[in-house]
Parts: sequence; structure tokens; C-alpha cells
Amino acid sequence: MEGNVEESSFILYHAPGSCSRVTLACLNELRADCDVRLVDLGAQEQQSTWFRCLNPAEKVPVLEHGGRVISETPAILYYLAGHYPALLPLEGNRHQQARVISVMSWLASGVHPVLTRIRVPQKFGENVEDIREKAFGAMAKNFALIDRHLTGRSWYFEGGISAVDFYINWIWYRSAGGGFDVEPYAAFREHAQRMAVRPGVISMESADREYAIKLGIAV
Ligand SMILES: N[C@@H](CCC(=O)N[C@@H](CS)C(=O)NCC(=O)O)C(=O)O
Repeated sequence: MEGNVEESSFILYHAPGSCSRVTLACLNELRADCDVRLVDLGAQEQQSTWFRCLNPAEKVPVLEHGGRVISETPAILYYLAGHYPALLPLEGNRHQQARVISVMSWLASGVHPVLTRIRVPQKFGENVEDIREKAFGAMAKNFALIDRHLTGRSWYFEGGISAVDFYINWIWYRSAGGGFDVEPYAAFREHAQRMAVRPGVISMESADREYAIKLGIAV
């Protein structure tokens, strides 16, 4: 049952280092009232009964708001934009709105799974080196597309910084940390430099270091 949605604060189920950093950084940038609940992926807490009740797909992030539960990063960002319109440029016509959904869907379904193969290739087979090599090749194509799009612009969409900038920034950070060579992508690198000084990113990174310490893991 839904509580008083408008007066409720957000609850984010988050795992340090994971894609829930995108939502966390956005919430921090917006200075939204948010309670973070940690999910220990290393201890398979995403498979626990309590977490499965929130998300049977066993994935973070999950956002709870006034009793409403939302999973999947694009859906969460879309929901948050209903409360914070500056988060996504959704005020245009149906085609412009579809473009925003299209980019987020591509990041979630076309780019993130490649990143998972770079970071945890052992999930996908025994020939770990081969899986990583192929994923590096696929990620190079994704980076080239993002880099080309960012060339000559500061942010992904013309109107200014949006949730998509936080989303691609997480992909940059996780790819670089996973050994992918980010150097050839100058426009994307400059974007990462701009993102590194955003208040939402700075506070998210500092909080996430603390969360990781709490769970005894490295991010
Ligand atoms: N499509 C989902 C993917 C979420 C996802 O893959 N989350 C990872 C962390 S980055 C996770 O919870 N993994 C736990 C598992 O696979 O067991 C989204 O965009 O939110």
C-alpha cells in the first residue's frame, strides 16, 4: 500500500561500486532526502528473501518511495524526474521524450551488460580472458559512440547536465577500473573531468567509500 508519497523520503537500496551509484549520485546532486540501505552483493544479499520481495530479479538499484517500489535504473531515473524535472529533458514532444528513454535503455541493455562481462567474466563462462577480450571490443564500440556524441558538447543533452551524464560517468569509471583503455576517447575523458567536480559525484564517492568500508569491500 502506498503511504503519503509526497511527504515520504526516498529509500535507495544500494551496493557500493555498483550501478546504483548512478541513482545515488543523482539524488545527491539534487540534495534529495534519501535513506540509503546497503545490499551486500558479495554475500549474495540480493538473493535473500527480504530483497527478493523488493526485486525478484535480484538486482540493485531499487528505489522505494511512500511504499512504491521501483527497480531498473532507467525507470528509477524517469520516476525521479517526475519529482525533479531538471533530472531529464522530458518536457519536449513525444519524439524528444522517446529519445531520452532510448538513450537510457541503450545504456541499461546495450552497454551495462558489456561492462558486467569486463568486471565479472567468470559469470559467463570458463574462458575468462576470451570473454573479457570480446567485451573490450564491444565496449570500444560503445565508447566510440558516446565519444562522438559528446564531441563539441559539455553534456549529453543540449539543455544541460542530466541523469544521463551521471549514467555514462558511472560506465566510464567502472570501465576504466576494469582495465578498459579509456585514453583514446578525448571528449568522453573531458566529460569525466567535468563530472568529477560535480557535488553529486563528490558526495556520492565519499559516501560510497564509507559504505564499502562498512561491508569490508573495495570499490
Ligand atoms: N538492468 C538493471 C541492471 C542492474 C544490475 O545489473 N545490477 C547489478 C549491480 S551493477 C546487480 O545487482 N547484480 C547482482 C547480481 O547480478 O546478482 C538496471 O539497469 O538497473
